Amino acid sequence: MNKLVLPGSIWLASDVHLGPATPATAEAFIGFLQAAAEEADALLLPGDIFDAWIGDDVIRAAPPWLAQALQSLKATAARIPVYLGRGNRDFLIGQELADALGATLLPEPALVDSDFGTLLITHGDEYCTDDAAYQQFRTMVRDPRWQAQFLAKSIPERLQMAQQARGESMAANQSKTLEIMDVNAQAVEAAFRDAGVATLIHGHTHRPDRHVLAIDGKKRERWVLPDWDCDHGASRGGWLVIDRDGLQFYDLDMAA
Ligand code: LP5
Ligand code: MN
Repeated sequence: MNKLVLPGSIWLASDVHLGPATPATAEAFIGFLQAAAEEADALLLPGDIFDAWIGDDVIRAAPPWLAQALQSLKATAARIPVYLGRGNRDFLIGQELADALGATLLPEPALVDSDFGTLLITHGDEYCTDDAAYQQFRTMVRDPRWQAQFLAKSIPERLQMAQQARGESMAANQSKTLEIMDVNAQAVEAAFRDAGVATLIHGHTHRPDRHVLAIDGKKRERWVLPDWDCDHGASRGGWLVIDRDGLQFYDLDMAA
């Protein structure tokens, strides 16, 4: 696994789920991007920044909500390195988007050499191995041949498929236990062993927390990034800052 060497203050956020119906979340995220440009030395966005990404070609005629988000991401990437990761909703983001923003695609998973040590950073959906139906879906949509066939369809057709997939997913989730939709302990242990790191950071589960584990008699930490939603009742959202002093969660009302 190749390593990103990122000295200084690294900011991380995921699961913002930006879409046409998230104006308040977008406003909060744009404020976060401006703060990151001012205060961070690098910004990592490990997945699901967008609620449903159907292909980079959408940026060629971006609707206003997307144009605004892209403009803010581009402005931040002009000031600090920005790394775009892929989640289970925006696994189709690619080089065209990264180039348009002046950003870099985050390797999956990413090993980051920080001032606090080496970190393993990923979206985290790959660890939900108890969810066989999801892993089957993930294998399909991560297949380059499937992606080529999907991206060859018209944007209206892809939008329709995405909407259908969202509906099927929400319906399927109704009958799943919380455990099935969380990371599997053995998958997480294997990730720590494979990477040989002490700190794993991921999103996806929408269960922000710091978990201290003992793996092979060694202390390990798993940090889960918060999801964002400022458009449905009480606002939530936040990020993680890593510097030589360690890791620190920040949430939106701390920034207000
Ligand atoms: O996303 P969320 O939070 O609801 O649940 C996820 C898992 N589901 C997914 C599926 C995505 O939501 C689908 C939308 C992606 C949009 C952009 C991609 C472009 C369109 C792709 C068209 C195929 O990620 C869910 C997990 C949950 O996280 C917790 O981890 O449980 O997994 C499932 O629910 C898997 C189920 O088997 C549902 C799969 C739905 C997709 C069906 C594909 C057929 C679409 C046919 C279109 C003609
Ligand atoms: Mn996700």
